[in-house]
Amino acid sequence: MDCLFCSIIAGDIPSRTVASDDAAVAFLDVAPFQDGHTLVVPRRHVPDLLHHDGELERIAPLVTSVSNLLVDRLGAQGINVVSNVGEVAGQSVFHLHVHLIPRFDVEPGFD
Ligand code: DGP
Repeated sequence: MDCLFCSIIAGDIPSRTVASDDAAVAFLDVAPFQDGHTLVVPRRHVPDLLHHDGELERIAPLVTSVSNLLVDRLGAQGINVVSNVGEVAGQSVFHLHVHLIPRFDVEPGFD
């Protein structure tokens, strides 16, 4: 199957890895909404949150640990945790992923 995130996880397409475990890989989004915008992606291909076959639960520990990294290392005061489901909702890569977008009291670049 031709899948961009499967290719990234296989190492065939370069990415900036933030963290990983047995179930998932977290890497920086190539078109970040904000510095530190990270995607958490299950190693196993499943298309989305409505068809995840248990992968949502399996990636939860990495979602949590990367969220803590964004707070502890980047100083994020909040995080948007988002998973777009379906083309009409903005999903463009059909391999389940959770966006972690760090948010700051004063957003960098807007002062
Ligand atoms: P979504 O639109 O919710 O399916 O999110 C897909 C995200 O994937 C989008 O924010 C941009 C990101 N993305 C697309 N192509 C690449 C790529 O080649 N590398 C990385 N790191 N991210 C990508």
